[in-house]
Amino acid sequence: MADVEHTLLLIKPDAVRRGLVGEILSRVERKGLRIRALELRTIDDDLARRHYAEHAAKPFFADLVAFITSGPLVAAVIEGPRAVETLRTLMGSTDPVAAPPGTIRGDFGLLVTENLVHGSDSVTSAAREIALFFPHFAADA
Ligand code: IDP
Repeated sequence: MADVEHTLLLIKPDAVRRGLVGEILSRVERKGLRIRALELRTIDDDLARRHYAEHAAKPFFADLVAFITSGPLVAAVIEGPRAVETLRTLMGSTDPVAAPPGTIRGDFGLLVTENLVHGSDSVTSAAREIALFFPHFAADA
């Protein structure tokens, strides 16, 4: 398959609490992307800070870490042609109010912190984030 990429999807604690895991995974699969790894877990403060390291200096960082560690999330490695950009398109923009209907955030979200999903923003970020959440993941396995 041409241009196959891997990306990290997080279904954040708000979406798990609201029972949207199946809906979100279904959208990803219906698009034609493939789930290559999947785990439900509550992450600790250390992993949250490393995952969101680029935002460490932002005023919302403490709230972001508190939220992402507030309950179980679903982490997944997603595979497909241009998977990074494809997943970001399915998600919609960071602020759910600006995300168009038809996207996950546009259909289900209202708040910028509780915005349901995370998707890596580049192939480089994806490799870093997949290694954090799935240290034993092997793309060729
Ligand atoms: P992304 O998740 O769409 O890639 P980023 O800019 O990487 O967006 O921000 C990471 C996460 O930080 C967002 O998903 C959101 O939950 C949170 N966030 C971003 N900007 C703000 C803000 O201005 N206030 C509160 N939370 C924010």
